Amino acid sequence: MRIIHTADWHLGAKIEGQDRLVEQEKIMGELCQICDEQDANIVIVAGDVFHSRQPSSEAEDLFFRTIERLSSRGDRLVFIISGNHDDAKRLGASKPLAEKHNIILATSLDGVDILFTKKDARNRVIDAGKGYIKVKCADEECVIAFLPYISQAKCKQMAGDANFEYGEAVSKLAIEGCSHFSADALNIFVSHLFVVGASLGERGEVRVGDACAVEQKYLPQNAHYIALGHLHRAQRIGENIFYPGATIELRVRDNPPSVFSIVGDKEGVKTVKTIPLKSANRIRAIRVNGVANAYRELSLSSQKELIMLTIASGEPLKASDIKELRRLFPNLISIDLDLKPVSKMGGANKSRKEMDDAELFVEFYKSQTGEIPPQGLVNMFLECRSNIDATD
Ligand SMILES: [Mn+2]
Repeated sequence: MRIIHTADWHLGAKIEGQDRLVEQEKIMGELCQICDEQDANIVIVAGDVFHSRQPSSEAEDLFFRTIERLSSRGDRLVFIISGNHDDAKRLGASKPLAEKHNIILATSLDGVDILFTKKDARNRVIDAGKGYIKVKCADEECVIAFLPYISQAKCKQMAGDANFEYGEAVSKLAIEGCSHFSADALNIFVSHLFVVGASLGERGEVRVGDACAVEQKYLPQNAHYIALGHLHRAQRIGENIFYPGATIELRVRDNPPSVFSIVGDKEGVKTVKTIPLKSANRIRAIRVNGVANAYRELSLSSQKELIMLTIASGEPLKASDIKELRRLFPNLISIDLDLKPVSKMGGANKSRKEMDDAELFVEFYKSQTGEIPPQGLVNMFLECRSNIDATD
């Protein structure tokens, strides 16, 4: 059978205040297309469907349209757990409706009522209980044991043990679902958590000492495939632990967002293929010396790149330059100034009369605080200043 493993959609996420829904609409469309092309029996979404616990109605609309399309008229099983960004109760609110369409919203351990699941689908739930479902795909079976994201506080409460370790509690909570793994099925464990050994950044940084980090020994040892969400960088840890990464870039990454396409049966996983999401924009950080170079570099950028620009300069940026750069390059999402030391500043020897608004503001700020103001503050000042001009 074929499974698509994705996670961390973060629908409704913004970057530097800019909406990404148009891009996310394309990405979700591409995901649906990939599932069709791969002829997937099951799609697993390992948490963080939404970016916010109170998603906008537009983000929810995109979610509902996407899962409806993913389910391929209720024939493909869509299995979703909640992540730390989701409001589990809210995500699960449409459960009774979703189950009839072969979409499982596993937002708590006792999630699925077998009475209501779709019986006539090619890929259908044939058994379910606390923390697991069993799926029949033609003449093959797949057991999915799951643990939606659980906060440390909730974990403590549910584990009912004062001297608990987060990983230990995760293991206890997962054990019942995993006890349904079968020799006649492909056995998958789905959760949304941080596993020790995973890397957060591009340089392979590993977070240590986090109370919510789960040691690998606490994950079920008898799963063929462990489908996780939470980390936005796609990676494989050890033999069978996989993070597909986020479907959208929220910061600079080495590799484009992607999903995993898995082929397996009761013997285990045969192949795991990475399929890139081509419609996802890439975020690129550009650093230039002087504003003139910013124009040149940006004109070489593609519209599918979101640019975070840093300008190294001896003087503050002019409001007119910021405005012009933003007008010419809509893919420019942020401008930062790396101001060189005061002694080298071109404007340092100017008299007040020769200074423009930005320079005056910098001088004033320095006189009050002894520091150079961040460019964001200068921009804000210039914006207020121009608003005053406009109302004059
Ligand atoms: Mn996430």
